[in-house]
This record gives sequence, C-alpha cells and structure tokens, in this order.
Amino acid sequence: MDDNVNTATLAALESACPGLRLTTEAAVLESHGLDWTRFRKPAPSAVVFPESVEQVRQLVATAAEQGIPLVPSGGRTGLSGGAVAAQGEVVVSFDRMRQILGFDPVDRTVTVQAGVVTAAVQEFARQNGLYYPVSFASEGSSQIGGNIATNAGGIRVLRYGLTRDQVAGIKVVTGRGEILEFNCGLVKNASGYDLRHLFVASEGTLGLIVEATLKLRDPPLPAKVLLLGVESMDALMKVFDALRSSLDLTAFEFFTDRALHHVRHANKLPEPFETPCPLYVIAEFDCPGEADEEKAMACFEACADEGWLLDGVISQNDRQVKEMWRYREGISESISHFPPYKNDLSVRISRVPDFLDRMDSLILEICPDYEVVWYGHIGDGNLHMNILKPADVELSDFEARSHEISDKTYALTQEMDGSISAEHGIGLLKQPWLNRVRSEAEITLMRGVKQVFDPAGIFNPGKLLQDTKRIEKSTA
Ligand code: S2G
Ligand code: ZN
Repeated sequence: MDDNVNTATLAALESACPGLRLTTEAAVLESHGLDWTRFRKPAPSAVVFPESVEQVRQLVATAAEQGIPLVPSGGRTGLSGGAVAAQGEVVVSFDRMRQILGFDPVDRTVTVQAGVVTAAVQEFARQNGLYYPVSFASEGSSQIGGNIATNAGGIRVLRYGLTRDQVAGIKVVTGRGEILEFNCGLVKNASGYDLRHLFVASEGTLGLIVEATLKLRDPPLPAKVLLLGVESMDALMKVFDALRSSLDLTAFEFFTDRALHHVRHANKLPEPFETPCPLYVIAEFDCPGEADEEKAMACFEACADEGWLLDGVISQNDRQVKEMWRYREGISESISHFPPYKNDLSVRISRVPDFLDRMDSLILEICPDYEVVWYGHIGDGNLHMNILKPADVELSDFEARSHEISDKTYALTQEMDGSISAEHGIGLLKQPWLNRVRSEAEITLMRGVKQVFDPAGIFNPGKLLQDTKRIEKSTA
C-alpha cells in the first residue's frame, strides 16, 4: 500500500502549522525513516520536527483532516520496525522537543518532553541525588517518548519494573487533535480507566506522547557483580534461586558461549575466567558493606559446592562492575553487523529451562546451518533469540527462512503461554503473528480502542494491528 503524501498536501501541512520544520531531504528521509530494523527500506514522504505541543496538535489535526499517515520517531533504536516509514508516511521526529520541563523533590518526579534521551533523565536524576532505573544498551540514543510507547525494559526490571512502572503521568495528542493529560503525576487516582496505561506500549498507534512525568527513586546502594559460568539451564535456575534468596538482586542476566565469543571478538575482551562454559550469568546485587560481600561469597561457595558453577568472579571495585557489564551490554552491538533476525520472547520464569531445551531441539531440527545467539533477562523470563544471517545468504532469503523458524518458535511460545514480544514491541515485523499470543477477541477490543483514539487511522498504520479503516486522502 502506497501512502505517498503529495507535495500539495505537504504544502497544506506546512501552511496549517506555521513554523513547523518539514524536510524532504533525501539524507533525512533515509535516517529518520528507520529504526534499528534492517529488513525494510525507509521511504517516508517527509520528516517533520515539531518544537511544541501546540505544533504537534496542529500537525495531527491537519493530518487527520487530510488523511496523512504519521509515524512517530524517537531515538530510532527500536527493533521491531515500529518507527519504520516504508510506505510514504510522514515521520514525526521529537528531536526538537528535548526540554526537561520540571522537577519536584517532594514528589520525586521529573517532567520531560518526549524527545529527552533516556540517559539525560538518568543524569538529571543523579545530579538531584536520585535515580532513574530504566537502563539498557541504547539508553544514550533512545528517547523517553519511544521508551513509553514500547514499554522499554532493560537490565534492572527485576528490581524496578519496566518503563510503565516509572510513568506517573503523560501528556498526549489524540487523533481527534485533543491535548490530554493522564494522571498528572498522582500516586493514587481511582477516577475511572487509567488511560495513561493504554498509551504505554501503544507503539504510536493511539496518539503522540508529547510529555511525561517520571518517578525517580532513591539512589542505588553500592553494588557488586558476580560473573558466573554454568553448565546447564537447570544449574543456572538453581543459582538464580540461591542468589535471589540470599542477596538483594538488581539484575540477573544470562548469555551463551556464542554470545561471549561475539562480544569478546568485537570488543577485544579477555576470557572472563579460565574455564570455557556453555552459559554465563551476570548477577548484580546491593553490596554496601563487608557483611553483604561475605554473604555473596558464601552463596557463591554454596553454589560451587553443589556443582552448579563451573567458574566465576566477583567485582572488586566500580571499574570492574562496569567492565563485567560490558560482556552483557555489548552483545547486541557485537552481532548487529550480521544482521540478526531478532526474537524477543518471554515465558514464565519457571518455564525458561524447558522452553530453551525445546527451542534447542527445534533449531537443530529446522536450521542446524544457522547460528542462533541467546541472551537476556532470566529474572524476567525474557529471552533474546538472535538468528545470525550467514554471509552467503541474501537478506530476503534469510528473512523468509527466519519467518519459518519464527512460525515454529511462536507456536511453541503460544503452547507455553509465553509472548512473542517481551519488551521490543510488535511493531511492523511481528505484526503478522500477533494472533499467536492475543485472542481474536482481544485484537477486536484493541481495534476498538484504536478507533476511539485514532478515528482517521493516521497513527502508525500497519504497526501492532493490521491496517484499520483509513479515511480517503483528500484530493488536494
Ligand atoms: C537487550 C537489546 C536489543 C537486542 O540487550 O536486552 O533488549 O539486541 C536487548 O535484542
Ligand atoms: Zn532486552
């Protein structure tokens, strides 16, 4: 379906929105028509850079009238194609809405425009003696609006929850051109449906998030990290249970030996310890004093005595904490050049070993010729499955083969009551399989919600839900 917006309509957009920066420059169409997806070519008709909520409102009102499809774009670090504009849509970039608007030390909340980068919120919190806990590899580029639209998770969900759990309020522009503020930073508010939570993980399909009020936390206690090598997923889960029972965990991540190979190769990192292991764990925990370190060492020894550990090290200082995290946080980047076909799966934590076991047999059966790299957030039951494109396989053939693998992967995920998207969203790439994990009744309800908020069907068409009814484009 071609959504190309013709020059007359773009001109109408510019005249209806005085001062709105609009460009059709090829380089910007290219850079802003994509996220980290490598399976689509960017082809927006234009990119706009609103600088105020009022400009966003004018833009949306005009787009709704003219039937102009809008694709919201933040840090463009998404992995499911949620910010891809491949059909001539107009990209709405929040690069020029980067103000920190307010901070209240009593409420411990900060209010920001949607284009503020995640790392900037972390830094602002730190400067004010507080902490913004959502953290992941792309935090230096991702924007708060996009984090909310995909309910970004990261490495410390185990302790602090996802982005959803940090949102005290959001301001949005709906498809009716209304500027609405949900929850206004309240801790408690039982005055009807919590519309704020509809917009979290809505992937830009219900309206445009323009501002957010985020909760800030107590600064974290000094932390230490254990980097462990284990023999099997069963042993890994026993280590998880032992550590979770005796330490104040903030993160419990895993990765395979193949992930270690790639991240070591890309970053020239040494082997973490002598013994090569099939599986690795990064566990971070509060360690303010000697007693906590002794407890951690006792737990480490106990796991080793049980034969659950093949080897392991504990960080001795903050520098080593950062260095050890590189083994986990550097994986995504280290394999991005292949490129990988990504599946971001979740099952209940108790089902992780069985799921991975069955996935291993499935992969052996259907694609023994492909390398699959696993890593992720065991503490959340979230497993990142990255199928690496072999050098001698065309991208389109690789994507087709990955779809076959995904078909079987999602059938197993569905059988185990899991999800085909834990934190990356459905976007464009996973949309054909939504009905694997959401019932027809649920999808009908989601369509109904979309219809209410976006009656003209202009927001991110084709993402998350199949294309809903769109008003005919004006003949202008
Ligand atoms: C992670 C980041 C993206 C990827 O590292 O936890 O969510 O590579 C991922 O899957
Ligand atoms: Zn992740």
